Amino acid sequence: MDVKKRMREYADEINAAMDRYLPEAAGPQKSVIEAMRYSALAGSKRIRPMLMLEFARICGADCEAVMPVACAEEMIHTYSLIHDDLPCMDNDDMRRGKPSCHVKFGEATALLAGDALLSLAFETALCDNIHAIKPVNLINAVQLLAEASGYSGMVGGQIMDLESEGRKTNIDTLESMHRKKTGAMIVAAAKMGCILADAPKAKVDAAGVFAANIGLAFQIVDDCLDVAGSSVSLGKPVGSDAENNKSTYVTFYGLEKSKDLAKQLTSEAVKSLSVFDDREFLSGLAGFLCSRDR
Ligand code: GRG
Repeated sequence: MDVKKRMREYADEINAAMDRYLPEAAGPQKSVIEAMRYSALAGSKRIRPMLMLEFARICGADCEAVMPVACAEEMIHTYSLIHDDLPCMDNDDMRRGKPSCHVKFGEATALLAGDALLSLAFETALCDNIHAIKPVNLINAVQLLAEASGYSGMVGGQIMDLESEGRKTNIDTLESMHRKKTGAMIVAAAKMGCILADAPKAKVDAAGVFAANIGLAFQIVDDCLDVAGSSVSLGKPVGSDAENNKSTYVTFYGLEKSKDLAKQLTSEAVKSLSVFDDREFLSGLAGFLCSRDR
């Protein structure tokens, strides 16, 4: 299978749906909507919605019915990146090769664009597909999304990250921070795809194991790219972890061992797919993410 081609097809479908679910930039809220659209339509890889749609597909769901929930997950991801780039957080001026949202629209508008995307996510998840998915599955999936994005998931990881700056940390704390900050939303996406497709618990759990492993590998690769990646491919400067004196997998293990660890986690992830019949794309996606350059 041509995994990159399939990824592009998924990304195109998700981009078109995001465009539909985002409001038109007009009226008295025009400036905040422009900022929402700028960041939400700005060249993301769309990994999280892609995972949700693929798990839903291989568990027998109609992808169109799952699309609003997949877009909801991506809206929350977009809000997290807008807020993460703010001066009070990572203070990054560039994202995906373009000025960050606050650089383009100002800090207050960027903050509100992030807030509005978080609310729009839940509005979108519950709008179109209310009849196409079993209500109990939709409720469980949306609850998982709320949990994964909140204090015990992504936000929880972000506060651990902020509070670890300039402090000595250990590898277990670093891993726990990443499992929340980036892992929770990736795990939620995979499990939600299965839940929305009414899959049995064994499949939901296997999707969770797959995503937890690729989520951690994803972060380790991110740490490696910050040391050995190209700022052109990444669309942002490299070396920011060292500049901010941050502990990363590379500072604990070195570059080569970190790359090996990411490969090991990827192979664990692929093993957990054995309960699914049609696993070619997900295996390929895991391999792609491990060897990505952006
Ligand atoms: C501000 C509440 C709040 C949370 C921020 C996710 C996050 C939490 C911060 C992102 C920090 C970061 C750059 C982590 C590295 C890994 C990562 C999540 C990269 C961005 O995800 P991609 O590569 O992004 O899937 P694209 O650009 O493809 O959408």
